[in-house]
Amino acid sequence: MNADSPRPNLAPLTLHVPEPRYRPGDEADFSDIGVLPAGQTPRPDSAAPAAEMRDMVYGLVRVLDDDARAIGPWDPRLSPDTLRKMLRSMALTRAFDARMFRAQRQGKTSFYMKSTGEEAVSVGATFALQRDDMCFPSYRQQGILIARDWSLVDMMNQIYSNKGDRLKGRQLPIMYSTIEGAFFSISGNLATQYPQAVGWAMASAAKGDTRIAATWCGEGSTAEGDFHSACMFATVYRAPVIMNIVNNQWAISSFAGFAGGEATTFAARAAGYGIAGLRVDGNDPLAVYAATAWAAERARTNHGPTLIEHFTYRAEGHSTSDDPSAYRSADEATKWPLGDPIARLRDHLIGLGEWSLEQHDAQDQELAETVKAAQKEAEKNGILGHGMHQSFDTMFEDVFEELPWHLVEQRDQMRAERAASGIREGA
Ligand SMILES: Cc1ncc(C[n+]2csc(CCOP(=O)(O)OP(=O)(O)O)c2C)c(N)n1
Ligand SMILES: [Mg+2]
Repeated sequence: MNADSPRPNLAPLTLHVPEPRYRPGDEADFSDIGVLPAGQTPRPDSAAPAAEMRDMVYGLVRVLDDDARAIGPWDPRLSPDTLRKMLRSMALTRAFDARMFRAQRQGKTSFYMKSTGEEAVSVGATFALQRDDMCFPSYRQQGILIARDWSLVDMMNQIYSNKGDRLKGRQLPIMYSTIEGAFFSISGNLATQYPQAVGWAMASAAKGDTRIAATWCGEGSTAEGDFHSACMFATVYRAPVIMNIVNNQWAISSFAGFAGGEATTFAARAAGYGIAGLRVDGNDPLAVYAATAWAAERARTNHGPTLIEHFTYRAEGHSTSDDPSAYRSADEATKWPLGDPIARLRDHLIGLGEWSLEQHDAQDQELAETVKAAQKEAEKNGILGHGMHQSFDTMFEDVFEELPWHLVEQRDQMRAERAASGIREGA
């Protein structure tokens, strides 16, 4: 009670400040998390009005059950060959992450971000999209490029900012960009890709194209204004876009509660905008595939956007600059109820009689070798911090079609100063 209050007979107002359930040293226990059994969430028609789909945002699309069998209406019935390709892309993503994380620790680059535990989110979705559908990812969907068989050497060149780097060292490592890969430039400014994706999708429709857009952001990033203005445009114009929220429970050291995760599901954002919303087991590659295929069909047949929450868990640190042991319980990842996405698909294939543990181990070995060989190749182009990989002049190029006078002046001044101090180009 506050005696200075004008109404001392009323209890003072208070704020709710979210607090994660477990901190370092605590034993995590998620047994009370309401994970619906596989096969329970219904599959509406992809043309269903959003208003008839409101329950979906509180459900959980799951195909693989606890015994790794595919069940229920969302089973995409993929061929064993496709399942094996999907498994391979996920395992390759993990192998790539492991190697590049090590490269950062060895001082070969300044920064890296792994997607461990979230490989199904990017790989599963990519398999359900067309190769030329435009992706607007966040920094944790390297699996898209890998599932599109993009060159690992090319990705590494960017990570090393070396002379093979198509972005000429102008982007933070891992912020890839490739038109040919239909992979839009990653931005460090969270959620900017959301309105860009919606705008691209609107342009595609305005031009009478058939390509759709897909975008991804973390659950923390949904607190950004950009997320909401994107939803607004998407619903008003029924833009052909798939908006993915990767709910991996953490935004660096802030848990999902700070982005509204205590109050409702992230998929429920869709209902407020009148957008079709799906909530999906993000550690189930078949569920991610099925939900994306559903949303792609909806978008391509002009029934509008879909917002998909992928319920998953960030198994490792946010980036190489992070130390999660400082803010969360060490055993959270192993206690997470949805398991590991690679192990789940592996076990599914084994259950079908289409794969074995021996084959899996052999593939892991082979993929580690593949990544190692790519790394050797990329390092021939140099590593970060070892010499100048691009000429100084390049800092003025590629923005304006014709260099404006003030930049011409600055460039000439730079050249003159470098010449005067006896520096050779490339040194
Ligand atoms: C506009 C903006 N605000 C803050 C940051 C700093 N920042 C970088 S990543 C991050 C956490 C994002 O978490 P989430 O959206 O959940 O994605 P995740 O890293 O979990 O995949 C923050 C706060 C930023 N890059 N941009
Ligand atoms: Mg997150």
